Parts: sequence; C-alpha cells; structure tokens
Amino acid sequence: AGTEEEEKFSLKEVLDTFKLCLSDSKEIYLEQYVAGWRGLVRLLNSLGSVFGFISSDAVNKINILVAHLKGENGSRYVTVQSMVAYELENDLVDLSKRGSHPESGCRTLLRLHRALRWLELFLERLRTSGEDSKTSTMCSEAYNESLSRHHPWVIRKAAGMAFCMIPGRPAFLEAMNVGPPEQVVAKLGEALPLISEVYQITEDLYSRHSLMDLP
Ligand code: 1PZ
Repeated sequence: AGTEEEEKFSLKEVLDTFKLCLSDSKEIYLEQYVAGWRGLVRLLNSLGSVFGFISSDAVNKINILVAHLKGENGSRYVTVQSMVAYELENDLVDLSKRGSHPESGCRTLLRLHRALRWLELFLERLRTSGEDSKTSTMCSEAYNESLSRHHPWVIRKAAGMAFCMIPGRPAFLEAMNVGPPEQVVAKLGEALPLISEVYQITEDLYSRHSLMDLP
C-alpha cells in the first residue's frame, strides 16, 4: 500500500477494475472489488485532507479483506460468494451481536457494500445534474437515502460537515481525470450500470443468507 493511495485517480481505471470484478457466472472477484475501492480512495484523497477520516475507515476495511485474501485460507476468499460460503460454514461470522469475529470478511465487506450504494446514488445524480447543481446537495441526498440509516448520530454529523467541503461540480468532474465534462458524463454512463450490477449481486447474495444486519 503506502504510496499506492497517492497515485492519481482515474475514473477509467476504476471502471476497468469493476468490469474485471465479474466472472462469467457473475461471481465477484474479491481482489478486483478491493482494487476498485483502492481507486475510489485515491479519488477521495485527491479531494482534500478533510475526507481523511472517511478514507482511513475505507482503507482499514480494504486492508482487512486483503489480509483474508493473503491469509492461509486465501483460496476461500477468491470470490465474494466463496467467502460467504466459507465463513458461514465455519462459523466465522458474528451474526447477531459482536463477538469473536469482529473482522469477518462478511461484515467488513457489508460496510463497503453499503457505501457502494451511496456512490451509485451520488454518481447518478452527478451524471444527470445541470451545470449549476451543487455537489454537496447531491452528496447528502444520496447519503440520506442510503448509508445514513446505518450510522450513529456522531458519524452522520461528521459526514454532513465533510459534504460541505466537497468541491463544486466543475472541480469534481475535473478530479475524475477523464477530460471535458461531457466525456466524464459519458464515462459515468458506462460505469454506473457496472457498479449497480456488482451492488445488486452482492445485495441478493447477502439477503439470501440473511446477512444484511451483521453487527
Ligand atoms: C466526497 C465525499 C465523500 C463522502 C463519502 C460518503 C460516506 C460518508 C461516510 C462517513 C464514514 C465515516 C467514517 C467511519 C464510519 C464507520 O463507522 C462505518 C461503519 O463501520 P464499522 O464502525 O461498523 O466498522 N464505515 C462505513 O460506513 C464505511 C464508509 C466507507 C466510505 C467510503 C466512501 C468512499 C467514497 C469515494 C468516492 C468519492
């Protein structure tokens, strides 16, 4: 890790990793999923240090998943589907209250998965927004419709303050490193269906196994 997070963000790269995420049978490769998140963390870091508390939580979760992938049972973590099966079969998940598995792959990925829904809602707003729309409004609307219900009051407050510091639409589109606004909007149009698909597959998997409320 280290310097990796400081490399420049490119939306194209994130799009590519989310593309590589899905196997032919629609399984999600954990390594690519995590790589997609690394890219998003780079974007967040490039927006300013006030988002540090958000990106460090994301990095923390990325690192937990990487440790599982590189651990002795790494072969069971190749896809999100195999991870869920492995951890459930071996009682490696705290299902109803926090216990001896605070860093299970299942609960860790669930946090990122919920944030992916925020991202989907936010980017869709950004894609369809007019020139003088406010990114901070898009951000907080997307948040209120998704992640906020999983966060306690203090985190919601902190997130709300961070949203006020987010760059305006032109600077935000610029930070995507794609080119002029029309091209960013086109790239977003390509990226969003992929992000939605990855989100939906995870959502179905988690709800099938009643994992939506992991502590
Ligand atoms: C440009 C502005 C970006 C706003 C990102 C929107 C999300 C705000 C989330 C605020 C999270 C604050 C820090 C940590 C919270 C954790 O308590 C929770 C639950 O984890 P637990 O405590 O149960 O272990 N963590 C999360 O919900 C994961 C948050 C990851 C957010 C990554 C956003 C990346 C967005 C990049 C794209 C610009």
